[in-house]
Amino acid sequence: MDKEELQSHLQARYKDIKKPELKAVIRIQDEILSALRDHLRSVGFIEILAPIIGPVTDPGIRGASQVSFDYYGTQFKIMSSMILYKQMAGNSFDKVFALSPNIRLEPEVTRETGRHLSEFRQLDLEIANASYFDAMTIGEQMVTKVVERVKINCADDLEALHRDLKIPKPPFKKVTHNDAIELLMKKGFQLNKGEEIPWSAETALSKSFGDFLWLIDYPKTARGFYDREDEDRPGILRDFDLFYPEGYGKAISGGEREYEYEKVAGRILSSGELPEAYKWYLQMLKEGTTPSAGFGIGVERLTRYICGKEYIWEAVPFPKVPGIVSP
Ligand code: ASN
Repeated sequence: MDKEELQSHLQARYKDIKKPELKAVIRIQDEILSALRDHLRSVGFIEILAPIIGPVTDPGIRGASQVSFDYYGTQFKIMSSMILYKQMAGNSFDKVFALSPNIRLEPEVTRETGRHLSEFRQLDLEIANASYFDAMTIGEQMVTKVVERVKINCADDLEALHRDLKIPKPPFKKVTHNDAIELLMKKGFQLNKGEEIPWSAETALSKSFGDFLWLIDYPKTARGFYDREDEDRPGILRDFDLFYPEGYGKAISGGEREYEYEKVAGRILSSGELPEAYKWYLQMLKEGTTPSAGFGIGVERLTRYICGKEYIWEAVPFPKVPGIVSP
């Protein structure tokens, strides 16, 4: 569908939502949401309420724009993710999660990826005193549990969508960012080792592996200031992304957090941002913050994968697609 067709299609969402296909997707999404919450509670997490506005938000959003507005004379942001707040909560609770809307005004080219929305919901979690390997274990168990539950409780809806869903088998394979770049270059992609992997190459990676795949150890230049640099391997971050199989692309993004004031302040400066904007956050780190690790998983992407949908706007009741004006 071209832009005009998609826009008029999505303007009439009140028609789509009555169709059996979208109703099946929304029922499956309901099961996904309760499976995520049930599983996390069963392994000791508590759910906290996330803010949706604040003086500063997640800067690590890969070319998307943040939304700013006037808040009683001060510039405020709509959350692009609540990452800084879950680090704050990690000072009080060992395992927390929050499920909240995020706004990222993605460039219009991302319509072609089939997996970008400008408004999406992310389940963000954080674990105090954990390593990135601990966080990956939580992530793969969580995804596996969700798939198992949907297969049992939504068998009819999956069948109606003609989705033959395989139950993942953790532990998932881990490949370093460096090795993934070499692998993709052999496949003919022109890539740079210090950068994020382009979306088309991510899709190829997700297609070439028969199962879920962790990419670990991203270069410092590719990520936000909050992912922790490995002390023994300067320039390498203790972080990860999880990729869905079948070309569905990125599922999870996370890592260990940088929690030492001096390091974070230096990284904010070298990324060209103003430390002044992160005043409360830097003050919190200065006074001592619990080391932690965590990740975020996009709920619509998880729904898209589970339902086997080509476009992410088919996996959300009221989609906001980059560049498209819709209800
Ligand atoms: N939620 C992600 C994390 O925990 C960050 C993000 O959304 N950019 O690392």
